[in-house]
Amino acid sequence: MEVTRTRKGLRAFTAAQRAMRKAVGFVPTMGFFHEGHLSLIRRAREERGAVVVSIFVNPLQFGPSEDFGSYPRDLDRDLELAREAGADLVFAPEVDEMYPGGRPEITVDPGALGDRYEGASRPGHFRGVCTVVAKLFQTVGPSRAYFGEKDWQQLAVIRRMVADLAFPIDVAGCPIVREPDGLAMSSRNVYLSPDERSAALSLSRGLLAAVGRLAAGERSSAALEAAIAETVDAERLVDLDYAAVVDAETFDEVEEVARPARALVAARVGKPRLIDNMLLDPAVGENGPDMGTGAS
Ligand code: PAJ
Repeated sequence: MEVTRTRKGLRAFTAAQRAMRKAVGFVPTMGFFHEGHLSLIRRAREERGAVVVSIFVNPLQFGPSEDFGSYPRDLDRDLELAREAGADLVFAPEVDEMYPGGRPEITVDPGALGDRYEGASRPGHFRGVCTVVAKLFQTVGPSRAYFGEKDWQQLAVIRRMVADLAFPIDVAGCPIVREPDGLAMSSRNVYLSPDERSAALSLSRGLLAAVGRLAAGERSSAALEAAIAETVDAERLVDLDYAAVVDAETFDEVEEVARPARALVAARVGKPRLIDNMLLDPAVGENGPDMGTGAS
C-alpha cells in the first residue's frame, strides 16, 4: 500500500492505474477507522481493480463551535487498518494541500436538501461536504465511490450532486455497521463515557421501536416519530435534536408510510452529537425488522 500527502502524488497514482486499465474505487473518510469505514474499503477491494482511500478531516464541513480541533485522529493506526482492508493508496493531505491559500472562494451549493435536518442543525455542513467531495472526485477520478448509509442525508446529497453536476461516477451506498448491541459505529463514539454509551443505545432502540410499530400496522409518520422521540427522551443523558420520517430520496416529510421511507434520528449524548437511521418498509411484516440495512 502506498501513502501520499500530495494531490500530485495522488494524481500520478490514479493515472497509472487507469493506464493499466484498472477501474478505481474511492472511499473518502475523515479517518479514525472503525468497522464501518473498513466495510467500505473491503467492498471497494472486491469490486474494483484499484482502491484509493482519503483521510482528511475537512475544516469546511465543521461549524465554528463544532469539534474540528478535537475530532479524533490516529493516522498510523488508520494506515495499518486500511492496508489490511485492501487499500492500494491512502491520500492523507494537510489542510494547506487541500485548500492552498485558505478557504476556497467557489464552493458547491447543496441546494434545499442541504438545509434540512443535519443541514438545519449544522449550517454550512453539506456545502463543506460537497465541496471537498467534488474536489476529491476531480483529483482521484474514480469510476465508483463508496459512502455509508449511516450518513443517509450525506449519501442523498452526494447522489444529487453527482447527478446534477454530471460527475461520471457511480455512487455505492453501503449498509450501516453496528456494534453487537445495535449502536451505529461512529468515530465520535470514543467521546462517550460508559453511562453515555448505554444512553446512546436509545437512538437505535427508538428506530427499532418505529420499525416494530410499522410492522404491527402503524402507518402514521407522526405516531412513528413519537415512538422514536419517546424512547430517546426517556434517557436523561440524551438531548433529542430531531426524530423524523421522510421520503428516502427527497427528504420530504411523509404523512403515511405507504412505500419505503427512512426514519432519522439525531441527538446530543454528552458532548458528541450522534445520528442514526433505519429503513421503514411497510411490506415487512411482524418478524422482519432488519436494522435498516436492507436497502442500498
Ligand atoms: P467519515 O465520518 O469518516 O465517514 C466516512 C464514510 O464512512 C462515510 O461514507 C460514512 O457514511 C461511512 N460510515 C461511517 N460510519 C459508518 C457505519 N457505522 N457504517 C457504515 N458506514 C459508515 O462522512 C465523512 O467522513 C465525511 O463527511 C466525508 C464524506 C469524508 C467528507 O469529508
